[in-house]
Amino acid sequence: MLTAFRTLVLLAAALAAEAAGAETIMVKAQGIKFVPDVFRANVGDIIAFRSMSAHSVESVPGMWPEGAPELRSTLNADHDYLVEREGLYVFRCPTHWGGRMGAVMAVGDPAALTGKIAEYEKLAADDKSVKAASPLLKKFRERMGLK
Ligand SMILES: [Cu+2]
Repeated sequence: MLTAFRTLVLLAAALAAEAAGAETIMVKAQGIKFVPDVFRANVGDIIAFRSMSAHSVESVPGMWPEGAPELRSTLNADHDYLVEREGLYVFRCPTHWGGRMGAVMAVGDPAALTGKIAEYEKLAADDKSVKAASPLLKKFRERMGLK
């Protein structure tokens, strides 16, 4: 019942977002990469994970905005994620995290996220399990023109 209710809430949010000009952003698994692997989105957008054969996607612990719903898909399955909050998101394919299969998504103004980037970079430097995020965060910084 709760799940049905949540589905309705998400559906309503998606409809409202569509009315507000929200977009669907396609993220495809190619080889052991997400394409794009660095991108911006807005609240209300839907991130559509496609071509997910042999892949899945999940939030990277400690690199997710507070209060944002966790991301977790099942292996081999397409997945849609509704963006509900601003912030800096890092997600990964657990199967290929050793090969650094992950991505960074900025929701809101990237310039406002420099503190978060620094925080995540420190975590990536200190915690082996999320070390693979380092090159992605670096790429994000460069791509967004942040120093
Ligand atoms: Cu993968």
